[in-house]
Amino acid sequence: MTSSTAIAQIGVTGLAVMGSNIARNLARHGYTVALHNRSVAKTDALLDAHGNEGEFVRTETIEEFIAALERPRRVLIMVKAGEATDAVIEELAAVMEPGDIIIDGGNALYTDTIRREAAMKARGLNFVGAGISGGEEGALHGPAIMPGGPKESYESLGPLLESIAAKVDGVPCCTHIGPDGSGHFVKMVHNGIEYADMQLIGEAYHLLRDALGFDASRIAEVFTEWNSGELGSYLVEITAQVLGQIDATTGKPLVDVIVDAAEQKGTGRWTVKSALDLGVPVTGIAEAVFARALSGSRAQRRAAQGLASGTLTEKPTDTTQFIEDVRRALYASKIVAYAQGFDQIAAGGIEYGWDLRPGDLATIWRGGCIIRARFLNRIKEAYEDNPDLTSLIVAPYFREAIEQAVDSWRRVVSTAVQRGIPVPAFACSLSYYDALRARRLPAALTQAQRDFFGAHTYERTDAPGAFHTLWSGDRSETRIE
Ligand code: NBP
Repeated sequence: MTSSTAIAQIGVTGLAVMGSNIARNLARHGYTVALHNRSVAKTDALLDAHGNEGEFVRTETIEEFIAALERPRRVLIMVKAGEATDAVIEELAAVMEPGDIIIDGGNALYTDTIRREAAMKARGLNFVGAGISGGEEGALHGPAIMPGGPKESYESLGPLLESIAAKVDGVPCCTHIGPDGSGHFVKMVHNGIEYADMQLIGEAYHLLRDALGFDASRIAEVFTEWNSGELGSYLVEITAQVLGQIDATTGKPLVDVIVDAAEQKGTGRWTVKSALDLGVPVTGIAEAVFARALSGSRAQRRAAQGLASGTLTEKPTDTTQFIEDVRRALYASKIVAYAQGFDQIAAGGIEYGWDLRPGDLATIWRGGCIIRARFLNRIKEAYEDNPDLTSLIVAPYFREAIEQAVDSWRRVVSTAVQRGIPVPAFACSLSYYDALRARRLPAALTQAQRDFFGAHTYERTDAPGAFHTLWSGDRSETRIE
């Protein structure tokens, strides 16, 4: 611990679980870190428990905190997203000087970051909205960091953030994403993909449990095995660990005594709202968000208990084949979920004029973050081969992976339907795939219907322009433009 002169390379304000672990990570990498928290007790708790891990500067007031920082001052805000972040930004901006850098490492909504960046720029301050993923462990040992904001601030900030980020093959899981809200935008989509990935894993578990009658420990073994192959990922790995956990009170698998109502903090919902505005079909993410909402609809679920299932088929006879089918269906559905997320990132980049590089995102998501997975290397390679890839599913590797999985995928969705097991994300991902590859969609009929009741016009396959049929007249067709 050191006295309060301008010696700290960075300050962290907001010392709850994430902020204190990032402050420790910075100190462990040799930076002198000024510490600040609204209630001083958290600052002291951090210093008591970990003050010997590096050089920290204890401060109580914002003025002391700012005075402790070298120029240009760099302050990382790690407080609750929303109003608390606005309040802290305002307090800091009042005492900071032109050229100083404010970094918001919280889970801000990207449109808030766009607003905040503009407001700070007008006051001569650099504002960096940085998405940080990896939870508390990642914050301490190396998260994935997605900083947006002015390029110039990354020159000063980049080396520092890259040093504390996770590394894969020596490459830091941190890169400058783009202007203003871009960092928080891609972090939001990252979280949306995380929702889809978790839902798909949940559906695979549900199928093994209810179609095959496996208990949690048997399913844990299956996930452990899957983790050693192309599905290898943090989420699959922790799934195996969770399923293997025994409840100390009852002696049952812990998962069997946890209430089956999933909660959400909002980033999945934000992703879907943004996708609706951008017109991007992120069906896997949307189904995942709705599946959590459905699980929490306790009154409706109680009321529906005992409703007719219709005639259900027997359980699959070839257990080994079914497990392999589920593995392949999971992989194919996962490819679709990531493809949809990357489509949303591309659309957001166009909408907001950000030059987003999907290959860079795949690179920095290989480590540190919750969706880190072996196959992100494949995504990275796909965008290296073709930076203008129309969709991940048409990249040669993924095209082939789906080709190998598609029969299994269909069998799994059919079995789920015939056994009355809900698989919204598996099924919607397969439908998305079938819709994309279809030669003709029923959208032609939709267009005709819209023209019928609203004279909305349609295009023809054989001539340019917009057309309208006089539906309530003689049904002749006119060309509008
Ligand atoms: P929380 O989101 O629980 O926030 C607690 C912190 O916010 C405390 O330091 C608290 O100060 C401070 N705070 C609040 Br609440 N209102 C304040 C105000 N009006 N003025 C000043 N400070 C205020 O902490 P967290 O879970 O560590 O997360 C920090 C940020 O990181 C959040 O934006 C979160 O969304 C994001 N994030 C979290 C995770 C994760 O895994 N938890 C992962 C990635 C990102 P006090 O001690 O005085 O009450």
